Amino acid sequence: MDLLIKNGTIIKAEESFVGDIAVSGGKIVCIGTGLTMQAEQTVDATGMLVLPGALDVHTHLAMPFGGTVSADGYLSGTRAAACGGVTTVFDYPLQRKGQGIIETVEARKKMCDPEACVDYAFHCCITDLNGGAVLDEFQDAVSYGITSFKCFLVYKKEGMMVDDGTLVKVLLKAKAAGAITNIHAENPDLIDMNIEQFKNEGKLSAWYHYLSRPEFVEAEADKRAVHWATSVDAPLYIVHMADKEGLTAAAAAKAKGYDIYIETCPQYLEFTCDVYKREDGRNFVCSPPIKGQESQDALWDAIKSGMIDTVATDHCPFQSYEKDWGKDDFTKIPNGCAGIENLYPYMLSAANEDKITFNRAVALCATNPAKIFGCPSKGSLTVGKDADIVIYDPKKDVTISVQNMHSDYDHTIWEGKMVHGYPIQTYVRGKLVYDNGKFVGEPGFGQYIKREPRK
Ligand code: DUC
Ligand code: ZN
Ligand code: ZN
Repeated sequence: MDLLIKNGTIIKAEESFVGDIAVSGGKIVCIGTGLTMQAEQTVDATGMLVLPGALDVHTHLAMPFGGTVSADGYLSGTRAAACGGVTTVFDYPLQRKGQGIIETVEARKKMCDPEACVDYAFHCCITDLNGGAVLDEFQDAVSYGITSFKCFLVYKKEGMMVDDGTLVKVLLKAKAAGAITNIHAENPDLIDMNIEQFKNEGKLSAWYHYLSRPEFVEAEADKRAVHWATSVDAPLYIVHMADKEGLTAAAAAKAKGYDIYIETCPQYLEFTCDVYKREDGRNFVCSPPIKGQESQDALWDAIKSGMIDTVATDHCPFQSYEKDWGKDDFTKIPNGCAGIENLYPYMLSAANEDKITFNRAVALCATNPAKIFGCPSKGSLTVGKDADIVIYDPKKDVTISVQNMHSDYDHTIWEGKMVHGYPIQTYVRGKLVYDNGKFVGEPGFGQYIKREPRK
């Protein structure tokens, strides 16, 4: 046996119990109590929680965006992931006009492979159908392990938006190929109209980022995506849900039995739009923007009820000097914030504070994303699965600061936030990659996860 973790409280989505986990060849080979086999390394986890590694299924690493490139590349982003208990990262390569899906993903895989410190997978953003050739490639992309395609209903000027006709074609083709369509839902025309008005009025502080994309701007597009997906009966995954009205519409369709999944992000659960009134408001600028208290309350209710399926980060940090481009004009602020290292500690801290159960935190951050996105070897402490394991000290309080994070960015919206309980070790396929505050993994150890098609 390579590794034996003894006497921890093992947390699964369905149950918790005190027990031991034995690991060999990167896999969980036995779970029980009083295991006595010889192991190269034995860890006493008495008083600790033993959790499956999280899957952050929404990141933008080394992403060209907003006139620059996001501040975490594949190395620093996955290094930070390891240190926050994330053992699989899903990034979003962007297919551009004239490019194929596999061509797009392979270019990113080449960048990621030598750098990845944890396992990784890709969704692919579809921005142009190339006269239909891209749709014809869906089946091959699924065979390659890409079983989710993302459409942006915004970013028109950036050439990333798809129209409704394209969206429906993607929904249908994805379903036929055994894939799911992910949606970034905001209405571009309303945003443009609001921006034009605010510019004319000289209203250019970060607060107007929020006011140009308020609740109803997201809700319209959420509802439109739900409308199309339910009309053609195709699976839909709404990324970074942030508003109550859209959430309610998606939840209603889910409750009727449609194949709809909802993701939100920690920034929408922790902050309200009031952050945009702060002196450093620009640092919180992401799209969709953080909404009002009513939306935040609705998100937490849906987290608790199970209507929200996953929590992921939309990790897309930019350096302070880049955020400063928009000091006097919110339209020049690169959109995105950091979060990859904070996801699991934040959700587990919510469990530690009895806001949700630890089982629910595990379901949201590990088990559900693995199931929705076709990763049968990930997301749960179960015999036969990869030994992606986090040992968590529920008594260790940590105050988040850019100083103790492991990314390449120079500031974080999470600065000063105290989380109750913290990961003390992370294992990827049985290999220790994070140990008590230090990254101890190896760039290039992370493997590409070829995902399974939906049944
Ligand atoms: N939103 C962001 O804030 N950043 C990256 C892409 C996105 O949709
Ligand atoms: Zn998005
Ligand atoms: Zn995103």
